[in-house]
Amino acid sequence: MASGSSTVAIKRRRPPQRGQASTSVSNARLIKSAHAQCRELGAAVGSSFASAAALAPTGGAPLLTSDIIGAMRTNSRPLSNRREAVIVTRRTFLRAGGFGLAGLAVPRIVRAAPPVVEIRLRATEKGDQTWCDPIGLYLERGQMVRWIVERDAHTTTAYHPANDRHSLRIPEGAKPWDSGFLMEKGARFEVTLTVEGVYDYFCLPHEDAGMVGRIIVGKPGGPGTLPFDYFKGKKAAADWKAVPPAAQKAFPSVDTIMKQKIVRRRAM
Ligand SMILES: [Cu+2]
Repeated sequence: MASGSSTVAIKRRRPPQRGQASTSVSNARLIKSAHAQCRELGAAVGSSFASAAALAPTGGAPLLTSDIIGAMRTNSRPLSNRREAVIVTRRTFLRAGGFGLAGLAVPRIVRAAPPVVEIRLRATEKGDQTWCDPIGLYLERGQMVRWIVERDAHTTTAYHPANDRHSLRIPEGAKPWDSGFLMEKGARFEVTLTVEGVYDYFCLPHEDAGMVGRIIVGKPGGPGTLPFDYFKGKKAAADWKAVPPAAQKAFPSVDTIMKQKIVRRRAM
């Protein structure tokens, strides 16, 4: 029915890269199955469409859009192919026109949320050493990080003047966090980081012993990339607390984190 629009979508596809099998055959199959899914969705959605339209009097139909994408997401192809599949689906669906859908919202590409990354708050049995594991971490924008106590009591607290006048070492505009005391094994605290840059944080009872961590979200930048004394002599920062020497030494460099993505602490 909508072979014209299918052709357009195929032309948009990036050429196959080295090591990738030619996909023209499988694309045809994909498109076929997209059509089939469309028809099925049409049938399934038909009954609920009246209520969706009632909810969205301007013609948007979020229910239908997400249903289509939901169906396409069951497909395990690379994103580039999935995107086409959605394009084909939408056009096919519009042309199929069973429900007079010309005014529908344009489907968005919905990506799966990146996985949560965990940092263990660790200590030796004697408690003479404590550390964040990993101590350095690279995250994508919008990724969630979760700290979990393994032994001893800890906090995860952003370097930010809002946290007892500690110096600012997270991106300007990023929200500071402070877990408060996490007292038991398994106690946890989570933050989703959406602003790009370098985030330095510490553990309140163990900062002087060097229990700190550094997270880079996306492109490194912001005060966390500056020397530890960058605020010296600035009036607004006159009462800021400097990072203690043992903590300064513990931070992995931005370069190391960007190269390794996950950095464990150096042996002590
Ligand atoms: Cu601690």
